[in-house]
Order: sequence, then C-alpha cells, then structure tokens
Amino acid sequence: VGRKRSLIEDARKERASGSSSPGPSRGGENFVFEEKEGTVTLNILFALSHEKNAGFFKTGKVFETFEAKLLHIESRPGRKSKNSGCDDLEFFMRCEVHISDTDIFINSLKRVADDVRTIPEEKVPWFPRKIRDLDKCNLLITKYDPDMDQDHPVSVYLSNIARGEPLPRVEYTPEEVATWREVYRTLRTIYPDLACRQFLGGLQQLERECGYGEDSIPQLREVSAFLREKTGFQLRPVAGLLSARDFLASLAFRVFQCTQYIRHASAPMHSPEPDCCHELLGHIPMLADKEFAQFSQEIGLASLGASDEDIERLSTLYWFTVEFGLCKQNGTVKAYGAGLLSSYGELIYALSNEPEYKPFNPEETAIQPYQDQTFQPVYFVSESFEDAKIKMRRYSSSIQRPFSVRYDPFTCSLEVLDQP
Ligand code: HBI
Ligand code: NLE
Ligand code: FE
Repeated sequence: VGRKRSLIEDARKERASGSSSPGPSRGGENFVFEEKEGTVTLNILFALSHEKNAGFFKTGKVFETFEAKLLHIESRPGRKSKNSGCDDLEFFMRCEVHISDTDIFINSLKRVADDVRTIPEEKVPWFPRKIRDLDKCNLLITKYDPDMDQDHPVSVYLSNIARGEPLPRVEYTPEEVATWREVYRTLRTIYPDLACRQFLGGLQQLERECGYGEDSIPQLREVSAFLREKTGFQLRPVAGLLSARDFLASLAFRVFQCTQYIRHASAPMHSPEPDCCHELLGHIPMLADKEFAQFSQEIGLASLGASDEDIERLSTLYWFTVEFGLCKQNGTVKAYGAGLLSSYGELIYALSNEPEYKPFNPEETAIQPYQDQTFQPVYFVSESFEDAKIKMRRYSSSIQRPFSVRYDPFTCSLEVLDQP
C-alpha cells in the first residue's frame, strides 16, 4: 500500500506540473470500456526497448501496485526492431483496474515503458477473410467428448485447406458398414414420399455418379470432388461440434465441415449429434442443389463478424431451416432439413400429425427455443425454397454491422467494405 501511495503521489505531481495531460476524470484520454462495479477494462499496448529490457518486471510492479487484474497478455517484436536490429518487444495487455486509478495507472506505466497507448476494444469479432483462415478454426471444438465413444474409436483427422491436402480416407469396420446399410436402406424406402424434390434429385445423382449405395460408406474425398463440380461446395473433415460462429463462417466460403465417424450401432434411427450418416445422407444431397447451396452460403455471409446475439439467432435459423426445415411442394409438406433426412425416426415423426407446424418467418423463427437431444416439438414450414431465401435475405440485411461483405469466388476471399 505504501508503494502504491508513493506512485500515486508521483503521478499526481507529474500531472500538476503539466507534463501529462489532465483529461476528464474517468479514464481521461484513455479508452476505457466495460465499466462495472467500479472497475474498467483497458487494452494497453507498450514497448520495451533494449535498454529498458529489465523494464518488463517494472511494468509488472505497476500492475501489482494497482491491483490490476490481468485478463490477457501477448508480446511481439516491436516496430523499432525491424529498422535498427535491436530486439525491442511490444506488449499487449488487457486488464481490469479501478476506475479512479485509470489515469494514474497509465501514467505510472509510462514511466517504465515506451509508447504506452490504450487502444479501443475491437467492436467486430474476428472472422476469416480467406478460405485458408478456416484452418484456424481447428482448436475451437466444443462439446467433443473423447470418452463418449470408447468402444467406438474415432480417428480424428483435421485437414488443412491451405496446404490442399487430399481428404483423409477412413477404413470403416464391417460393423460400421452394417450400421450405414441399415440407415441407408430404411431411409431410402421413405424418401420418395417424404423428401423434397431437390433432395431426391441430389441423391439420385450421388447414386449414379458418386458410388452412393447401402454397401459402403462414401469417402469425403470423392463426395467433396462431386460437390465442387455441382455447386462449388467442398468438405472439410472435423472432429466434432465447432462453435456456431466457426461453423457458420465456413459456409460463407462454401466449405461444409463434416464429421467422419459413424453413430453407434445401437441407435441407427436417430443420433442427437452429427455423424457421417447425417452429413452424407442429410446434408450432401441438398448441397448439390444450386439454390440451396446459395441459401447456405448466405447464412454464412450474414454471420461474419456478427454479435454473439446475432450468431445465436442465425444458428437458430440454421437449425430450423438447414437442419429441420419443411417446405411445401405441390400442395404437400416435404422435408428438406438434414437432421430430418438422416433420421428415420424423426423424419416419420416430423411429417406425421403429431408435431406443431408454424409458417417460416425469420423474425419469429430466430427466437424459437430449441433442444438438440430429441425430436423437435415444432417445425417451420416454408412456402417454397425461393420464399425461404427471399425472407432470409431480408432478415440478414437487417443485421447491423459496421461493414458489408462480398464474396469473391475467384480468390475464395472476402471483400470487406467499411460503412461509416
Ligand atoms: N459443428 N461440426 C459441426 N456440425 C454442426 O452441424 C454444427 C456445429 N457447430 C454448431 C452448429 N452446428 C449449430 O450451432 C448450428 O445451428 C450452427
Ligand atoms: N438427428 C439427426 C440424425 O439422427 O441423423 C442428427 C442431427 C444433427 C444435428
Ligand atoms: Fe447438420
């Protein structure tokens, strides 16, 4: 406490002598944000030149003295090091301090470090700009529980888009192929009555051109090549559930993240989590349709840099359309959602008169609570694909973002245009 007092005194003297600008009280000229319970969060950048190298520990003392709660720390070679060859470092620290200490804290840092600056909070969450940035999404897997499937080992491969590696082949066991056969055979009998036209068309092409059938589990490598020719979508193997933000972002690049393992043999008719039956039978035939591919990409584009709340709403919309959507065709209701088309149990149930139907309307659908463990109690019915696409576009354009994005298919990258 004594030390803190003397630092504060020093800083006060400095301020009184006019060597640092006074500024208004709370935070002064510094960027402060997230004010809560008397503390503020600061993003601080500073450099330590070669001569002041021991200075890092002095800055640590300042943090200690002001009881700054460190939230994040990063270092990188400083700007000066490039020109002069000296090995200075730049530090980025995010921390919480008491509101009333803000100015003094920063002035104290200025005494031991160079180029001390506070920088405003990033208003826009990070998002991939180039297709190769999707490789950075590897580590953000949530909910993946390796203990879940002990008698059912999962080989996890993550391929790297940037390196253009061929998609890994998986040797499925005879038991796994038997599960696939059962799923394929039972679903295949009910598709003609219950699946939408686009799905049936896609599946037929896959059977003709891509070796789809009950005897073997198609490999992502072949399926990805097939899809690229049809709609430009490509597949990327993934070990389990990604965060909704990462998952949706990949759609913006026409990349679909696919699991490669198969559901447990004891429950072939429904799996709460995605598996290769779900991806290959539910999603792939739909992604071979141009209009649906476009619809999927547009959800992805709308998600880039969106707030957490908007991501939540978009993933709910994704859920009730791409996963569990129903649409009218020739006066009857058909399934186009992948979660339905890969689950014999839920496909029959969704098109029975048990569940509730509501008309698809993005504003309302986006806030419908859902659960992912068993059948949905409510489904949303679109008048047609075209109708769903138009409504979704209108909804997406109402999402507030300080920029707009345009996808350049030639470079597989985004043009981000600032909007003041
Ligand atoms: N991750 N691998 C994978 N597959 C999904 O279908 C998936 C996901 N993460 C999030 C997610 N789906 C849902 O939140 C969607 O509603 C976006
Ligand atoms: N319920 C689906 C199935 O059994 O195939 C999977 C849904 C994944 C969201
Ligand atoms: Fe899915």
